[in-house]
Amino acid sequence: MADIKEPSSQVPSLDRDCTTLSRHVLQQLQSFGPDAQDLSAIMNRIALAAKLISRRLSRAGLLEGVLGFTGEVNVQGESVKKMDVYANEVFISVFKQSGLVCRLASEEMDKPYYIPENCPIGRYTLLYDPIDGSSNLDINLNLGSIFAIRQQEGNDEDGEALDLLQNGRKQIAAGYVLYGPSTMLVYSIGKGVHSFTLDPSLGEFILSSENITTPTHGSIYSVNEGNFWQWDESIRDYIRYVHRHEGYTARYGGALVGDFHRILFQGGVFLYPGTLKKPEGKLRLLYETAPLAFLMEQAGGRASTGTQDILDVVPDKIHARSPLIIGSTEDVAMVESFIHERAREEALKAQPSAVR
Ligand code: AHM
Ligand code: MG
Repeated sequence: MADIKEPSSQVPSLDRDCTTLSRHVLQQLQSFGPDAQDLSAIMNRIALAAKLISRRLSRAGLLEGVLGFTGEVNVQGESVKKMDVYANEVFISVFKQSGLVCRLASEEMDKPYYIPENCPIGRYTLLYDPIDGSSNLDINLNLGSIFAIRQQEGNDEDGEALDLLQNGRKQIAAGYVLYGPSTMLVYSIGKGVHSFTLDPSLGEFILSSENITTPTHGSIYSVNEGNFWQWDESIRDYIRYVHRHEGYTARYGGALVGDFHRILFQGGVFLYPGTLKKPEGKLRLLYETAPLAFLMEQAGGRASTGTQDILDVVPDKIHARSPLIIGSTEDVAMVESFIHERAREEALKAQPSAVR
């Protein structure tokens, strides 16, 4: 029999290979108490959802009935794709019989979904966008899932979910899954931002970066410039500024998670401002902009509507939208400075000439 010469602590790569997501949550909380166990178990279930979605995406072009539209239109008025439906169901299925999550609210469901068998003890709500960047689905480009966890407040016996209409500082955890060349899961429970990469040979998410920090400035600006004609003049001012100065470069992939991921690691700014057609922008607060704002603040960056921190916005309905300016502190501040300047000019114009 071969001798075992080295204990695992002397093989650093082994320690790293064993730092799975659920173990990392427990390490972060420095506890094995019931709350820590719950959060660790929830993250483990989200990881399972990510693996199921990742598996289906990786074979989508080979299977019948995976790609394309269902023919339905969702509560947002957007055409639903088959993968949207599948991924939405995956998140529900992984939490059945878990005793963890009583209620799920997603982009694809008009109203929150209750898992009655969990509700007597499940004290959490999962908010999620099952497939973010759906326009990338049929062309095999990167996609994402976004999630946030909130404590369920009260019994919500009437099913109105009014306790969800609170600001993003009520989130106890948030994260996303990036389905790219590899599948990554990035999360925060309010103790820094950490990324994990799915090792297909193990079927586990393994720690890849701890305590990610976003640079205070970056060269990237990420925005759909096709909307230029329907932006407020202040956003056009900013875009004209970056067009006319050295040191900026554009990157836009059409899938928020991928665009955000780049900025989280490399700095810069992502914008989805209000437009003529959608004055509050396209992105939804509870399961898109607020979770990413939670991560960005944890990484030392900022997230703003232009006039308010995203995490302070209180939604008036579950599917409320918010403009988004997110990324490096200096770059977000620069976009805001153009917004403030135009607002100041407007306020001056509105004053009677005697006051001016
Ligand atoms: P989706 O969740 O329905 O896919 O919509 C959100 C997506 C984001 O991923 C992305 O940033 C944005 O919509 C792109 O919108 P546009 O095509 O208007 O640039
Ligand atoms: Mg989305």
